[in-house]
Amino acid sequence: LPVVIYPQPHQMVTETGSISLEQAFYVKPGSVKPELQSLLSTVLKLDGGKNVLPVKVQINKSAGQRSGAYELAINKTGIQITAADDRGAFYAAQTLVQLANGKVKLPFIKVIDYPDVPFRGTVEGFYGDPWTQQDRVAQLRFYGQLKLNTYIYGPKDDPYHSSPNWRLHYPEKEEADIKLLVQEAKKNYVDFVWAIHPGKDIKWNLEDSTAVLKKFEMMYGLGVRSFAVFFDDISGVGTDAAKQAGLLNYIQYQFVNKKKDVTPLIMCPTEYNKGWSDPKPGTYLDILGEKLDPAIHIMWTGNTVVADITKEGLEWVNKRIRRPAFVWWNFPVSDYVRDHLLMGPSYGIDIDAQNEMSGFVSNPMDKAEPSKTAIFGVALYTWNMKSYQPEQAWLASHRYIMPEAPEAFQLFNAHNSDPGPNGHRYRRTESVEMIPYTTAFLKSLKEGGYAAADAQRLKAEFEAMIAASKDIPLKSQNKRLVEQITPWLAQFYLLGKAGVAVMDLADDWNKKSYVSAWDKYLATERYLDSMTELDQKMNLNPYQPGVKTGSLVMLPFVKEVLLTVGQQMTAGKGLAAAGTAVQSSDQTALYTNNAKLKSQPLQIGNQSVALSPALETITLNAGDYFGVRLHPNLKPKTLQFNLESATLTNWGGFESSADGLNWVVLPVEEKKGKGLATAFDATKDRYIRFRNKSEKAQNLYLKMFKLEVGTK
Ligand code: LOG
Repeated sequence: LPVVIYPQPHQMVTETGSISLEQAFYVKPGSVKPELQSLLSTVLKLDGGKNVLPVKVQINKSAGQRSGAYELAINKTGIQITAADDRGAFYAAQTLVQLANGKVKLPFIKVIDYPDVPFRGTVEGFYGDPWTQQDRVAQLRFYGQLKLNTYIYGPKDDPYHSSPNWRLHYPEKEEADIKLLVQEAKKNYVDFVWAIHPGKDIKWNLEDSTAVLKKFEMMYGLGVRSFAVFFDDISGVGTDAAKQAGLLNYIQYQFVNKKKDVTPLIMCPTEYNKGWSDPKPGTYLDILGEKLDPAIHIMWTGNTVVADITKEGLEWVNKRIRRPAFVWWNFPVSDYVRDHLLMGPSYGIDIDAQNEMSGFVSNPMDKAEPSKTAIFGVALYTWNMKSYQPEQAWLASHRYIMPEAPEAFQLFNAHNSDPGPNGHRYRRTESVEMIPYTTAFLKSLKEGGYAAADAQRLKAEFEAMIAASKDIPLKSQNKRLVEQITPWLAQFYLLGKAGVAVMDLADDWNKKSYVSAWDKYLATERYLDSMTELDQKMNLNPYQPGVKTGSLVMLPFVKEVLLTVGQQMTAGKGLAAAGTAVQSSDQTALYTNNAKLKSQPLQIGNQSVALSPALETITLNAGDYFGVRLHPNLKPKTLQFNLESATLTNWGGFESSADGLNWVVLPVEEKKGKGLATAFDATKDRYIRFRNKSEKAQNLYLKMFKLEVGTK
């Protein structure tokens, strides 16, 4: 089997031979950092014993080598690691861990490896609920494993990051949390970059410049050694390029240069994408390019806010800012489409752009664990750009992130990737594998037949959706991930059910099993209604409330099949016209506001619609009503009723309406609660009901409420 390491090393040669992992190894005490020692001990027996093989680690920075570069050799003399720095040695050990994990022996191998992009990782830069402490710890470990070295902390909704509290120090609890995060980041060789977002209310005076320095000093006190200043999404005086450059330079001279152990400053400009930037020479971006100290990085989201990253696009901005841009990639962030998950591949990032960027960070979803799918891709891309294949990386991510149920996770992700229509006009592919089948099936269905193979494949997919929605929570060890996608899993289950029902509907209709087809028609409608209900009940944020799944291909497909077969059913014979409703709102339905009658079934025949009789007494509160709403193609003819109440017409009355809003009294012939009504406006009346018009609750029996109908 070929050896696979994520991200793919630049050079890796396996040789014949291997070392058993039963073999004991020896690390000279004090020769490696404790993080390295503990990482090695997760896969190697470092307890000494007989016939030990040495693990030799050398830090040896040669000219031009990047932080994180390393060489790893495994051969009969033991394990040798040579690295540019401690981070490089740590990465060598991460490669070793992947070589050893789940195996019984280590292959003889020689790896020469280094990152393509100097700064790689994420920017927690979205609006909405910031990640939790546990989420962040888990992310930092994930980054360490995948050789990502940068985590920029900048959640828009942290008041101490942005206005007005950016001047204040964090409350004690938050301080303690940040301290711990910084330590966790260090253990994983990730730069914890603390960002400030002061531009909304900053005054360009010494007092506020000092306030920024003071805040940085506080963060330095918590262990932070990397800093950023964001000027995105602001207006007013804060947007002045020369003033921004002035502040950054001031920080560079008064803070970074003095501290010596702080990494290069990063700034996010106000004009952070081409679409929002003044193209005139000598304006904002040129001013930054000219005035900002060359040691400071400038972030860039691409041609628009949410955009692909291209070599040409970066060349355009780099000329103006006079340095390679530090890419802020707005994927898989979902703060502008909060009812969707963005679980698809990380694509649209140019593999020829390596020399045009100094850094590349992904802005993720507020859901940390599900964001790992996209971040995995970013790790592979930024480490070894030429070898990056989005689809392959995406497939590998499922196994890496959810080894207990990779197929289920992949299926879920395949149908949860497009953000839907949005203000940024950013779209993603979705349900790619299914598109040939949905297209072919629908086309032939409309022409009156379809290929059984297409139908089988589609039904299998819907069945797999049902199974995946159960498998993921059942099998995955990642409880946090499951928790964060739970509403979407529930919706995914319903979509699977609706899909199976609609495929059965098509099949029954095809086989002329009309009765069964009608059942399937109703079942599909029920599942779709449940989806609507769930969408209205869960994830009720004030921005994009609700829960969307399969919204690009699979859900529209289900609706289209339902509509198409529904129309064929209406046109056909042998079915109750009442049952051929096409849309939910057109559907013949029970019409009541009474709790007890809410689930009373309707009996729909060829020429009648009736409420299923009830055995027990029905209490109608003042104003309560029950009756039916008819499909628009139907007209009411005669209502037969038996409500077994001697005083019925003293307190109640029959009414009809065209729209459910404006009612007219329906004259009846009645005796002891039993009788007939015939005076309908057959062209208009769609609603027929009986209502308690009195001030108090009344009792009756629902022995019969049956409406004879005809077609219009
Ligand atoms: C914000 C960011 C937000 C993202 C996507 C930048 C530099 N700033 O439009 O906080 O998460 O777009 O909605 C942004 O991208 N503004």
